[in-house]
Amino acid sequence: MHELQEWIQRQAAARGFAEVGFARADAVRTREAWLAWLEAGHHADMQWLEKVPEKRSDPRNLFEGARTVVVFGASYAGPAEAPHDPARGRIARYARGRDYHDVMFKSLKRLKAELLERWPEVRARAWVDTGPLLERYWAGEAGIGWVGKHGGLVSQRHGCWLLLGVMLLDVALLPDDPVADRCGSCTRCLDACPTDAFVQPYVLDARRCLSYWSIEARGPIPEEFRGPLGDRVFGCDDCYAVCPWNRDAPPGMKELEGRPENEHPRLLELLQLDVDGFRARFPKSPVKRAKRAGLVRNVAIAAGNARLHAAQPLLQQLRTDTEPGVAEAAAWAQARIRQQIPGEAPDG
Ligand code: B12
Ligand code: SF4
Ligand code: SF4
Repeated sequence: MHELQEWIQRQAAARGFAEVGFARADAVRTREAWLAWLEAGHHADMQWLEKVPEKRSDPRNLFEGARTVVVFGASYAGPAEAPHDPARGRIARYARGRDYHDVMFKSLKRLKAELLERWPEVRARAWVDTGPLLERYWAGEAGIGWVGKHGGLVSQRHGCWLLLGVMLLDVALLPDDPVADRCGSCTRCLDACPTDAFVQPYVLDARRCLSYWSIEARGPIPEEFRGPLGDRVFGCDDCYAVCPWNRDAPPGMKELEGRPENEHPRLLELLQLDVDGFRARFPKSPVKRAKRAGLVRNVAIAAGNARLHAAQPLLQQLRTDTEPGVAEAAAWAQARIRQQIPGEAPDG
């Protein structure tokens, strides 16, 4: 094996990455499936996914001379979920701690700098999430795991609590063997989805996905998805969480551990956040992606779903909020709280 390859493997482990794998930089074999996905509009309004298709479907067009795709997986496996509490919301597991983009990118940047010091003739470039690369596909090609029926990468050892980063190199290294799909007859992830967002196994329609609505979408969330949003205030873990391959996952990277205050945040606290308060409450956090408007919109809906009577005064104030989707969500939540559910005692 190439000395450089062994060095990368050692460095990845030393820096806390759970997985590292190598693939030949070639044209994406599932290009047609990906183009059909876009063609069908399954990417909702994430138009940036349509950009630079020639780069996304072949890393050699993204990085001239690319020969090897190195994929790094950082685990964020952690303790079991706290029991549901109607006065509190749920943030997706990956977003409870520091932003993985920063953590992983900083680590890959340092690794790259050392690599270039030792092998100055090599060219390298790294991305975490934001590059035009199909990261799950490359993780599959690099033998880190397989693409499961929920569309996520599943590692036999770490399950699907893995975040991915990619480095392209202009050196040909030994490719790892892809891993066989071990989903078998299991359909837990497809069955667990609260909004039936899977058109078929492996194919997600983001227009029906709560992760899309609660993180990416600006403005009002369609009525049909507000009830299913439940207590989620940022992202959705349901399809990943039920995967049986998570069961024996060892604890994740220290730097990606969730902050206690994000484990199960109080809805009343989050409803009060203004723009500055939001920035101070979620420093260096993936939650910033939704901006204050997206988060408070989601929290209002969660308060409505929980019939949280104590939220009524704050919701009343939010009815004059000028940020996208907030006033509309507050009005919806107030009406929802007023609805009596037979046999259910109001809380709050
Ligand atoms: C856009 C995006 C989203 C969108 C759309 C999701 C989607 N399914 O594409 C939304 C906002 C909904 C989303 C949600 C989530 N996301 Co996201 N997302 C991305 C992003 C930025 C681009 C994905 C993309 O290009 N999609 C287009 C589709 C069609 O491409 P693809 O998923 O790569 O699929 C190809 C391969 O799977 C391949 N393939 C391989 N084998 C097989 C087998 C068959 C049969 C088929 C048909 C295809 C196939 O073919 C497909 C087409 O070429 C990636 C980062 C990146 N640059 O890749 C993160 C990424 C996929 N997201 C991630 C995460 C963690 C999530 C969430 C869990 C977050 C949360 N808790 O809320 C959810 C999970 C939802 C889900 N079940 O997919 C991680 C996934 C890690 C992992 N273990 O797989 C990534 C890789 C970010 C990262 N750097 O770690 N996400
Ligand atoms: S993230 Fe949630 S809504 Fe989206 S596909 Fe998975 S279970 Fe369904
Ligand atoms: S839950 Fe089952 S079907 Fe879904 S990815 Fe995991 S093993 Fe595959």
